[in-house]
Amino acid sequence: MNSEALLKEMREAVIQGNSDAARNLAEKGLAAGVDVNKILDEGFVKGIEHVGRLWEDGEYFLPELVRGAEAMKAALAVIEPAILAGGQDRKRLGRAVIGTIEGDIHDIGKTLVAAMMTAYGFEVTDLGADVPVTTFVEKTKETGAELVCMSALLTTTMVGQKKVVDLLRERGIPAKVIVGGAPVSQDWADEIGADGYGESAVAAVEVARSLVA
Ligand code: B12
Repeated sequence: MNSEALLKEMREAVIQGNSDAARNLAEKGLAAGVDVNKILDEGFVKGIEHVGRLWEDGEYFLPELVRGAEAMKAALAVIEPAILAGGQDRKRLGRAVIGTIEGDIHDIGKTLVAAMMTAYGFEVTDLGADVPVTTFVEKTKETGAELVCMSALLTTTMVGQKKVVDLLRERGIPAKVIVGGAPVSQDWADEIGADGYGESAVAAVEVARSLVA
């Protein structure tokens, strides 16, 4: 099977919510030497975006959304080690804590950002999803992280990012803050006093690098 056909099947596996197929196709893609970024951006991520659109259009309901996300995560479990192994300059660039803000359980994008940052030489503490504001601040202090990276996928949880920025500043913790997630923008980052915004995992690495440079 050529790589275009593989990528199409990857998208389909997520749209159909077929975790076994997603896992197998991720393995096949890596074995065939298809670039990891291509597997993600043109394969699985396109699939989950399509699921999101079907959900918005009322064609998919929550069970289909969940199955799509599960298939995406099954693929990610195969791909993550490949991202980590492909790390370029492995010299330590800095320490970061990352998580999805409280009230928000979306963790696919956050996990991608964490993997990409680790691959590029950051020491990343992944706090998971639904992370309380105080946990972000305490873990930043505890690990001495230079960067705090926060994901939010819901317009209702974005405000938690502001609470973290405010609490960090209030406690005099000098870490730089990077925000991201589908509803987040550079304008929002500016508004809440974050130091950076990234629209993708690749952008996240670029912003992180520039902030610790
Ligand atoms: C998969 C999914 C789910 C899965 C999540 C599974 C999981 N473990 O993550 C499940 C089914 C559980 C789910 C649940 C819900 N979801 Co949902 N979900 C999605 C969906 C389809 C895709 C999200 C995704 O994974 N995208 C793929 C990843 C790779 O993209 P990403 O997250 O945007 O991340 C990239 C960038 O944003 C960036 N990035 C991300 N984080 C960070 C962080 C930093 C620091 C940086 C720099 C960059 C960065 O880099 C990433 C990689 O390139 C979106 C639709 C959409 N278009 O986003 C809806 C969506 C986010 N969900 C939505 C909703 C409403 C819900 C529910 C409330 C539904 C319900 N009624 O119960 C619940 C929320 C539960 C909760 N409390 O959190 C809405 C949000 C609407 C809004 N504006 O607030 C969306 C937009 C769908 C829609 N159009 O209505 N969801």
